[in-house]
Amino acid sequence: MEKTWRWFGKKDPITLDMLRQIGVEGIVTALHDVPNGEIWTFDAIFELKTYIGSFGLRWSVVESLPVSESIKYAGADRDILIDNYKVSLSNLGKAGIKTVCYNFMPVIDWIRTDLDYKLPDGTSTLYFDKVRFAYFDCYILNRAGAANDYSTDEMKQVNELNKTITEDEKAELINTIIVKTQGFVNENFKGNVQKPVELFNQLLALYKGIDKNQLRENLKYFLTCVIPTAEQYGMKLCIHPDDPPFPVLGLPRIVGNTEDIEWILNAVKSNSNGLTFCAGSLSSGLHNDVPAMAKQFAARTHFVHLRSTEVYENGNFMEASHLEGRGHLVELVRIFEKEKPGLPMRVDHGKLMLGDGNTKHNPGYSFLGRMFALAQVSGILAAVEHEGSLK
Ligand code: DNO
Repeated sequence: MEKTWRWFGKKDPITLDMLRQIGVEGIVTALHDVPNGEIWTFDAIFELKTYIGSFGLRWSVVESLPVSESIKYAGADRDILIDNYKVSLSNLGKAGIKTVCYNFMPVIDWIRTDLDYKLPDGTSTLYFDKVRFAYFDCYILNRAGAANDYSTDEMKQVNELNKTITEDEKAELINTIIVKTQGFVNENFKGNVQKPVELFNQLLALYKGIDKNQLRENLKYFLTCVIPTAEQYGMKLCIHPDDPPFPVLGLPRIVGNTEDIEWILNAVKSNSNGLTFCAGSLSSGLHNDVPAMAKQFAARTHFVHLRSTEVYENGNFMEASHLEGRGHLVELVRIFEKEKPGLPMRVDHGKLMLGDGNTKHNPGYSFLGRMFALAQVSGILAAVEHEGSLK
């Protein structure tokens, strides 16, 4: 597998010079300054590609070329936005950047309730607490009918939490779920969002009446339009699974399990219509057998996110060490090395350790924690390659 790293552009305090020193081969990035829906020009792409190349690295994967919200809910301007998407794709293709990750999660991308969950060894990790999330849904968003989406026992705990939660804790929960986790990856919440809860509710309202089937149809419409452009340039689009892989906040999510992925890959039968195999997202659903899915979908996987989670009986989950948990990364590396050697992979997320907590890195994208994870995964890769050479 190719060792890649998510780099947030020239403003990222983790520089390309640092990355080449730790064994990174390929860069995963985007034109982070281009507003959502606007065209990525050939010149801007080429300039960034050349800059990356000047460090002896290559721009391997785009993550993400964002799909505008209006394409997801089929707004009036979706065709214009899809046309822009096609132009951006062809400009990437002309510049020789061929793998493009995107997601189709309505309103909200990845969800965590705690970005600094302390572990006994003094490091901390990312955590999803179902009751706190339900509290956000029922008492902060005040979504109509939200309580029906949780069990009686969960609602009991939510109501208890409501008696004790402080204003500061509420503000922190909003900051975590909306501002900190979305701000750097989700076009809806980029910049200085003044009233995050109001904005969030406005976005939710756009999906009234859109169920799973409708969202699937909207994805199929998008793919039918853009895949021919990808094919023309020999490019591979790869959809990122939903994180976590189940419906949230009354929103449909359509990339959460084997059947969903089969549906998407069959919706447009082309190798350019592929998957980002995010082991972390998939492993956080107990319904997913991650190695079995890797075997099944390896042929149409064009990019891999290696991370793992530990899921608890109550539905909470925690990001585990890259050597543990439901992601079974050793097995995944075996599968992908066999089926698709050279596939780009990045370690995803990392713990906060050894002073990482004092830096201003994007949540989940610490330097030392990720470097540690990359070292662990590099060890797995080396061992698997060695196994292969013994056969
Ligand atoms: C979070 C990431 C996601 C992912 C996008 C892909 O850390 O894994 O934001 O990059 O959803 O489009």
